[in-house]
Amino acid sequence: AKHFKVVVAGGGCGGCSVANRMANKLGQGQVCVVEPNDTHYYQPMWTLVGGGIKQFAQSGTRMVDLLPSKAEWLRTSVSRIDPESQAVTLANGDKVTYDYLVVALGVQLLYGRIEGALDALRNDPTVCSNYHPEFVLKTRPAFDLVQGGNAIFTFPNGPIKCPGAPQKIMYLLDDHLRERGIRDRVSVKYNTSLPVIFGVKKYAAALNKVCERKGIEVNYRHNLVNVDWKNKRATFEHLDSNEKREFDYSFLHIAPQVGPLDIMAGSPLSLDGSGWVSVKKTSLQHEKYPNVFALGDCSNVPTSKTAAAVASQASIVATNLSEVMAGRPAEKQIYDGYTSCPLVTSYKTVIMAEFDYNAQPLETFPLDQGKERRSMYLMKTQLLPQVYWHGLVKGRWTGPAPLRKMFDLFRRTSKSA
Ligand code: FAD
Ligand code: UQ1
Repeated sequence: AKHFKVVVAGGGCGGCSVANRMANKLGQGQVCVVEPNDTHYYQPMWTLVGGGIKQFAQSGTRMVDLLPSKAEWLRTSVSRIDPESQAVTLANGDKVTYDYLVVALGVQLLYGRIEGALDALRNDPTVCSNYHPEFVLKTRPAFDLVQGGNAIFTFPNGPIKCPGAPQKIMYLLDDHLRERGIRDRVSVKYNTSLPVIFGVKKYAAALNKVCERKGIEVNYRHNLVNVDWKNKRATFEHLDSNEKREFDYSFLHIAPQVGPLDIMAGSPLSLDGSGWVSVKKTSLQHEKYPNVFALGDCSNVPTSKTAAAVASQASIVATNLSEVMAGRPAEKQIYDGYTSCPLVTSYKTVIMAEFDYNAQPLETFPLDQGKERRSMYLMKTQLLPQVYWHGLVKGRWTGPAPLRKMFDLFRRTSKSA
């Protein structure tokens, strides 16, 4: 078996970012990345692709251009991780061994939990899903097919990535229908499993107002269980009463529940057997194996799964891992659960939600981010993609914390002056 100082499992947002940081630090041949795909997708752009603001091709780039040239890239998948023997088994059965392991395997999309969903996504041009590289291509064309009826947007009962994404695309359809002058012919419905529109009070209040103003019907505790595309009917279960409720649809956007990869089910890295990698929520070091770290969507940290969260986490993992390599404890940097969700509310505006483990706002800019803003729309559509490609995945962007601290300092000094 080949041996590396650091093996990184997964070359997505988190894996790529940490691999670049560690390869820069350790030099040639010390880091290995195991990643099967040769295209790397900037998934946050899929909301914009679905809305027709960006082309799908703009959301992907060649993996080889992002992974560190000083690292070895094994273009295959991980089939097993054994932290006791410090070995990763590859798809063909070969093994690589490591001193330190970084797990950044992301999640799988569980459309299969909804009866008929995949069938509908494959066959009905009015059923779409921004979460998937094929089904996102259907979204914008489906906008044009809407002439009346119910346009329904779902939010699953279980873990999800980017919990704002299911409603962002709804606001874009609403705007699109207004532009076409047929908004009054369509009933737009947000059927969510949650009892609230968003998990942070400040932004929930703002989003409730957006829905009121736009005349969007919000149905809480509604969980999609069946799609019958031949009859264009979606069935939801009410999570409190258990009653079934059927809706005819003319447009349906499905947000799937996500889960750990199959290879993680029963893995010793998941101490509760759920498949989520068990790490300490402040250091991101594994609960049981001190030479293992995890970041991004695959870990069990109780914060929203976003690339913005990964930006903070990547810097913390690289720093704390370096401490462990130097024989010190993994506590140089502490993760506060920072995550962010640019809530697109129209073709011109964004509410830039930023918050922490306690679901308390943790905002960067010296203005009220609970408001719909043009500036934040430009941030989401123009600036953040560049920050992602040239900053985050290259290991140069640590998230907006330094900016926030700078603005805080200005605020405090101008108050005391
Ligand atoms: P990923 O980036 O998904 O990477 C996982 C990698 O693991 C992939 O490259 C995959 O190929 C690889 N892999 C899978 N299986 C194996 C295996 N067996 N062996 C080896 N490698 C494997 N975030 C934001 O911050 N802002 C947003 O506005 C936003 N909007 C979003 C909108 C949508 C529609 C979606 C889908 C996501 C959005 N996100 C957003 C979330 C963001 O994309 C993810 O949180 C982020 O990509 C997580 O990074 P990751 O490294 O954990 O996982
Ligand atoms: C962010 O840092 C980031 O990484 C590049 C994103 O990726 C998509 C984001 O969506 C957001 C919102 C952030 C946070 C940055 C700022 C300036 C709020």
